Parts: sequence; C-alpha cells; structure tokens
Amino acid sequence: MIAQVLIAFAAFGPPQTTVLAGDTVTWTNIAARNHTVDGLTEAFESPELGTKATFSHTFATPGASAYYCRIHPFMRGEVDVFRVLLDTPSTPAGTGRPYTLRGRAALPAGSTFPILAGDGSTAATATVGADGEFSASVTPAGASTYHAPEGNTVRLDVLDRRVSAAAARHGSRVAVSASVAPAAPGATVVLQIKLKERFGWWPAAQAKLDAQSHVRFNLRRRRRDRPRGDDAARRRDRARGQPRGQDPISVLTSSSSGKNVRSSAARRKPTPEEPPVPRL
Ligand SMILES: [Cu+2]
Repeated sequence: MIAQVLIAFAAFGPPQTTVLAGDTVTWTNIAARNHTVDGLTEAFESPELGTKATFSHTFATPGASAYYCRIHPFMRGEVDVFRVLLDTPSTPAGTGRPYTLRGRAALPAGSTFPILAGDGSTAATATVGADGEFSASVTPAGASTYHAPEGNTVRLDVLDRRVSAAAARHGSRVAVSASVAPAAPGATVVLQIKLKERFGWWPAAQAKLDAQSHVRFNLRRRRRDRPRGDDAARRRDRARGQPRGQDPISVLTSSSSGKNVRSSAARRKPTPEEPPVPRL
C-alpha cells in the first residue's frame, strides 16, 4: 500500500507516518518552494522537488526511520514501520460488546498472533489471510489500547454516551449546538475544529452542559493567512470537484466518569477556507 505525506511550506504533514513493512510512502510537495526528502536512518535521498513533484520510497525494514529536508534541515519527519499494522478504529466501541479490529501483516498467510490489550492480557488471536489482512474480535470493558507483538498500538475508545450535534451558519457567525445522552449536566464539552494547514483537530472552545444536557457555541468566522502551498492544494481539489477532508467540526465531551465522547457534527458546515474561531 501507499501512504501519502504532503510537504508544506515548512513542514511535512503528517510529520509521523505509520506503515507496514513493504509499504511505500509517497511525498508530494504542495508548497511553492523546493524541498527534498532525505533519509537519516535509511540511506535514500530525493532530487529537489518543485511544486507538485513527488518522491516515493519503500520501507522494508521494521523500525523508526527518520528523514529531513536538506534545503531546510529543521524540517523533520518519521516513518514508523511495523510487521503488523492495526487500523486505527474509526468508530468507538460499546462497553461489553464485541468490536472487530482490522489490519494487515507482513507475515505468511495462515500465521497467527495474539492481540494484546493495554493491561498485557490477550484480547484475541488473529490469523493472517491470503491477502495479508486479518481481523480480530475484542470485547472491551472500557477504553483500552491494543497491539500485536512487533505491531503498532491503537487506542479504542468506548462510549457510554452519545453526542448529537449540528452546525448552522448565520451570516458571519456559526452556531454549533449539541446534546449528550444519557444526560450529563455539568460535564465539559470541547469543540474541535479541523485545520487542514495544521494537519488535524484543534480545540476551539469549551463549555459545560446545561441542566438539559445541552450546549451551544457561537463562533465568529475569520479569514486567515495561509501558506501559499495550501492554496495550491485547494485549487487542485476544487478542480477535482472534491470537498477537502471530512466534516470540519467535532464535539468532544468529557463526562464526570472521565470517559470521552467524540462525534462528528456539522450538517451545514463552515467553509474550510474560513475556519471559525471561538468568541470568548
Ligand atoms: Cu524544504
């Protein structure tokens, strides 16, 4: 498989990539200036990459492999290579209910290995299929990490609450309202915003659930300066007719029991060009 890394104005994104032994990483320069990709752990070096140029390297050996840009040596990245790669769970589990973990292994078909929970116990046994893929059913009693020997570690969140949320734009403002069931009055709710140029989700505002287990955020939209490389990437995506990324807003609650709940929200979402900023 091929993992994609973007090279922005002054950073690799994401700066850390997790792959299976034998996978290829392809870097694409989305910035206006030239960059390179040079291995520090393994010996490989790209030519100077102009805008939209790509470079690929296949990582065969398990371990952490660091790389950098020789034009801007402060730009660093890392590829972590494993023999067994668990997919990051895309949805949370329910307490005491079976949940299927999936992944790929660089092991012969028919090989078996344990899936270990965070406390070191064996949660399941996986068998590698002919296609190199595997699945394993675990039954979490609570949030836990899972890993296989020589494998990456993933975290499986367990929900004891459901978050429903919606966003609506009113002129220059965005209103996000959310409710949590079963009710958790007084629990803290964190609103996160997906910022493409910062490669992930960032907290934008926080508030407490009211007596009806409901919360409302009022955000002001603001135009921001961005690196030119991001503009280029956005134009490219527009040309393809694809929206960028997923819903840009999520709501995370932290209940009194300390468990976390996260839910993608935004039915009508603010434009990614103008991320909302909290009005505090
Ligand atoms: Cu560079």
